[in-house]
Amino acid sequence: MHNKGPKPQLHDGSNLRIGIVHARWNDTIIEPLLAGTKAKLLECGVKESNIVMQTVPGSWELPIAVQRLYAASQVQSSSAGSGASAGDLLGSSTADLASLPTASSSSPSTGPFDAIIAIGVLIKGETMHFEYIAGSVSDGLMRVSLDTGVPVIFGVLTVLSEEQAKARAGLSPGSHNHGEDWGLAAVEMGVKRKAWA
Ligand code: DLZ
Repeated sequence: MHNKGPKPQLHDGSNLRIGIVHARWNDTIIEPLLAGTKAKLLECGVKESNIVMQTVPGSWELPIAVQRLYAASQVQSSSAGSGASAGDLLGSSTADLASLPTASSSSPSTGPFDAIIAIGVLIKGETMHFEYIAGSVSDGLMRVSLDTGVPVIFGVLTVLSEEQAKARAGLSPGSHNHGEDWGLAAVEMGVKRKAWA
């Protein structure tokens, strides 16, 4: 069963560089979402070495991490050849990559990002501040996107229960993994951003 989203558009991602920042809260839901996201990126031709991962504790930290990841990639492109990756500049750990099924040992590329995907799972039952966090994170990610001009894909689930979260991560029978939509959206927006530049 597919969700009610748009019919997927397939674009060629072979020239794109994509960042993924994900929260570590609710990791059993985050993991399949990440796997779905990466699977679609690779299916669209994005090179493994052009996918840069970064993690943060919770969804609240996503906007600042996306903003800094983008800024670090800008520094790299103006000092190309330094050998530093955005991950290095942000102090990321390769251990984050190791647990992913599609991870490879190739070292990450450098340069600006064509799109950045922010992934988090906010479950209302677990926080009294659900509305504040969800609202602030959405506003923050939109702000970063408009301020930087880089498409920021909204991969934040805001759900009422763990059951709902599982249904959006493809973990319930017949359910759809929304991570796949985020991967496709990143490639489409990355390609369109290049065309708009
Ligand atoms: C504190 C908190 C709570 C209660 N629930 C969630 C959640 O469901 N999903 C999530 O991504 N993060 C949660 N957090 C952590 C906050 O996002 C943030 O990491 C901390 O408040 C530290 O700033």
